[in-house]
Amino acid sequence: MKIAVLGGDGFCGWPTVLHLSDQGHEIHIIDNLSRRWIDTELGVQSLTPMDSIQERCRIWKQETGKELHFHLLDLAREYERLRGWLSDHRPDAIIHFAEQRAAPYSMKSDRHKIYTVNNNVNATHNLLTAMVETGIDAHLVHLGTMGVYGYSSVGAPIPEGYLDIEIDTPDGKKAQEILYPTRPGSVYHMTKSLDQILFQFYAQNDGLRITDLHQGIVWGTHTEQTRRHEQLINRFDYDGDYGTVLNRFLIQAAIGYPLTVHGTGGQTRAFIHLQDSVRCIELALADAPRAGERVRIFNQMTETHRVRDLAELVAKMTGTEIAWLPNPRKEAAENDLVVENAQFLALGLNPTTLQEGLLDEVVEVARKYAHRIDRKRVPAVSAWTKDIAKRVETDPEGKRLKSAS
Ligand code: NAD
Ligand code: USQ
Repeated sequence: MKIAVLGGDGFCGWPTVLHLSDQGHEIHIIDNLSRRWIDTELGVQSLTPMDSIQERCRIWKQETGKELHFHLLDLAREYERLRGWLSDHRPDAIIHFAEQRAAPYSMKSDRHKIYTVNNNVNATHNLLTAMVETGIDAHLVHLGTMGVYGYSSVGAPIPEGYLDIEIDTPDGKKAQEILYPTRPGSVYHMTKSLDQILFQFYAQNDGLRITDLHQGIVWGTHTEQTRRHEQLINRFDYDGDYGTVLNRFLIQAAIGYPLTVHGTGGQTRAFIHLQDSVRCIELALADAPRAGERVRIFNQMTETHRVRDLAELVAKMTGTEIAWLPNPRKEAAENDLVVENAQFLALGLNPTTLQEGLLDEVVEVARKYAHRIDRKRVPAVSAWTKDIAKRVETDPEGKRLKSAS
């Protein structure tokens, strides 16, 4: 297949590009490299030394003989170019990773909220309308998030996208199928909830074939293909905005930084290893809906864990202390989470769990590149409200000079 990977320079996008190229697909990466600019804005860098996208593509060609095509394009702001590109290239499938994906970044200030909404909603809508306008029949696979639901399972598993309900009418009860209700906990998660409605409309109105993958937190760094050459290494975020919880605990352990648990650590979240994430995308691509079908929605996760259990596991494994910090986010202090993921298991996913020794691999990578870590960038300081901002802990290591009086 000819596949366009939008956001193919990112943490999930790059390993997906390599995985699908390895399987013989013709891959076109479309990315505006905004994530690299955000690193510059925040004064951070990936833990791992990433080469330019052009250099990454050159090394892949050298190692495998397979060509990767890179196109610098902003999906949210260059609609005409996007439409022209789709019309010229007519891909069979499009994988859409290209959004601002950090909840803390989306809550930093009014400017960051506006950027996240403009970027994510326009990128998705521009893509959908360009697909209709060019008349291409590509299968669109979008990366959504488990967080659209707000992590509460009300005692029953979160279903894969849809809920059967009954409505009282004057003629008695009528059955209806609705999108499972959203309850996003950040501006970023809100944009993914908006995406869902855009998909529902374009599938219904124009017969677009769409799969929305509601993914949990991705952990790990290597996949089979990124291991093949040092310069194919994946991005690895550790900072307080883009680093995600388990990967952060693992790098903190590697540099002897106290594990930064927010609140009681009673938050339960869904997780998936990076290798399984790329495999799920392969499985979803092979199982495209037909025109006129409703949007196909998968819960892309393999296990759930409580944050404090993860911290205790990493602490025990590495002897690192835990720092119990005031929570910079507005979120439930404790929650249970049960998630349905039968569809991917039925398609043949064989989950990689935390037990399988891959935690050590991340600690090893972090130790190797520890000299690249700026400890000042580790604390999560983006607060969800002005009140919460007053109690954010900016110095979890307790290294700041204290008053002597
Ligand atoms: P990332 O920030 O590493 O990658 C996103 C890529 O998209 C970047 O290369 C960026 O430059 C590009 N991009 C952003 N806006 C663009 C635009 N307007 N035009 C062109 N390119 C643009 O993020 P990631 O971790 O790889 O996540 C990819 C997708 O998967 C996101 O949509 C995210 O919401 C979703 N997801 C990620 C995780 C996770 O744990 N990382 C979990 C669940 C879902
Ligand atoms: N947390 C800590 N300590 C930390 C970092 C986070 O206790 O140092 C806590 C947070 O308060 C939160 C939980 O860990 O309760 C998860 O935070 P996270 O940053 O790992 O994940 P999140 O903000 O939800 O976002 C990440 C990705 C996002 C994706 C989402 C999937 O950045 O793109 O959509 O995971 S999900 O969580 O299922 O919504």
